[in-house]
Amino acid sequence: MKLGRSNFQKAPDTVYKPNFDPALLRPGIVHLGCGNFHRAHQVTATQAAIGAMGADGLQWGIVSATMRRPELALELVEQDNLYTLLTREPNGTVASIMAAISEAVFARDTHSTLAARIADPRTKIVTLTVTASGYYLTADGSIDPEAADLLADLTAKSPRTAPGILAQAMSLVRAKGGTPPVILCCDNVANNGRTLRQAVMDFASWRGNDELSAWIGENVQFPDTMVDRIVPAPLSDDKDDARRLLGGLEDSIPISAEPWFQWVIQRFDGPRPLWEAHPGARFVSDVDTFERAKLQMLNGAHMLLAYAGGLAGLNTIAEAASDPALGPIVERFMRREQTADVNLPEETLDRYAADLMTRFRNPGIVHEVERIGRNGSVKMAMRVIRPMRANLERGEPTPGAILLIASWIRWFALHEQEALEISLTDPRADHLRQICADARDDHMAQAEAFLAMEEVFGPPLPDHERQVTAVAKALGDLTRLEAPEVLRKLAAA
Ligand code: CS2
Repeated sequence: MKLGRSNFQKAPDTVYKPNFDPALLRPGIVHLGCGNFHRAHQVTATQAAIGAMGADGLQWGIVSATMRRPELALELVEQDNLYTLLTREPNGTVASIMAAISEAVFARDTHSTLAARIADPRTKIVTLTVTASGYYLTADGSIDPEAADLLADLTAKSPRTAPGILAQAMSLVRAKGGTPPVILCCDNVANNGRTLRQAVMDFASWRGNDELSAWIGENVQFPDTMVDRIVPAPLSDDKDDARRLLGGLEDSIPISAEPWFQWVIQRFDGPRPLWEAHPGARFVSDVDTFERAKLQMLNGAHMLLAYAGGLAGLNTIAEAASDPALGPIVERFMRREQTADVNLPEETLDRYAADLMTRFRNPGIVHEVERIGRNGSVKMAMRVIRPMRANLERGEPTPGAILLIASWIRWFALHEQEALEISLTDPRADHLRQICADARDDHMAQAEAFLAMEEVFGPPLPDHERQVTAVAKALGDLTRLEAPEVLRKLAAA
């Protein structure tokens, strides 16, 4: 029997279940980007909040829009929007039935109405997880004037990008004279609230509506947030595990996640769910330090594990972090390079770094390096170059960042030669492959051309030529030698 509202209570007592009736939820949140991360993160905290608020909580149902996966919206609808979250603890798996989504939609089916849903006075909050690439940003955090999707949205009646949808929705709110919802970016983007605010304002101006842009700036709250939970793509065992733990109920869309959960939200005005009912959620006045620590130490280290690990034939983050050479290299990178400008006590940083290595090595989480390696050109600036620049300005060495950049370039060089088994997804992939084709075997030219891309790396690095030479040398090593050998040598250095 398929999991649904009529039967979820029959799941065994060992399964966590919502303590409210999901049929009574009313929509209070519209979410853009109903992916795995959203289903394991904001839905979890919102469910805790609803459960803690009694009848009041029922106004916080989530209308969750998938941007790219119409089949997921259909599958959710078939299960009355319920699904299983499998928390992969080191010593076993815990199942929870998630029920805070009150309606699942496919954004493109509803584009004409999605902006209207956001502008509906019942919608008090809009959350977003469209990934860093869903904002079309360049290295300085502004929207890319050459991004084709954004350009298409400029003239579209029903925009498809997040900045486009939000600008249209805000124009509707303004026309009605209503109170705009609070817009909460939950993606791994530096200063994510402020950045999204500027993106939506710029988009409105591009459409020729400077007044709307100014109105958004004055009237709409875009708090910053830091989100953290490692959520792999659904695992092959998920469905069997869900059926077993749910006592035979079938779930076609379960998800797995690690136990760790963090959501740090900048305080804002207006009604909201009691998210802090979830022990990992909290409201603060300034998110910057949390965000910097997380983006640099977790997400930056993820990139090194993915790019160098991928070259060494390691398929998952757990394998890469457990590798006797790469593991220590990443630990050093995280602790010595990626803490630049993270204003936290040394012991806190030590503990965070140690926790991260344990999380990376969680054997229950099969996180493919291919996935983490996606969209590097969008992630590079804030996760890697920001701390690298700070280190270089202080005369500190940056061997981890050099290895990371060289490994990333090597992915494109190998892909261009059809010699990379990992598939490669990046909005700038064609251009990056072309650089490698034009400068075949010339590592200096490849390094120079990559690092010259200001939209990816920002302005020239301190002592730029020296950094180019260092990247070219690492590229040479990675070409001449087997990657595991390069890593062994670096680990021993
Ligand atoms: C990862 C993140 O894909 C990536 O870029 O680094 O999705 C990471 O797993 C999460 O940010 C963890 O909170």
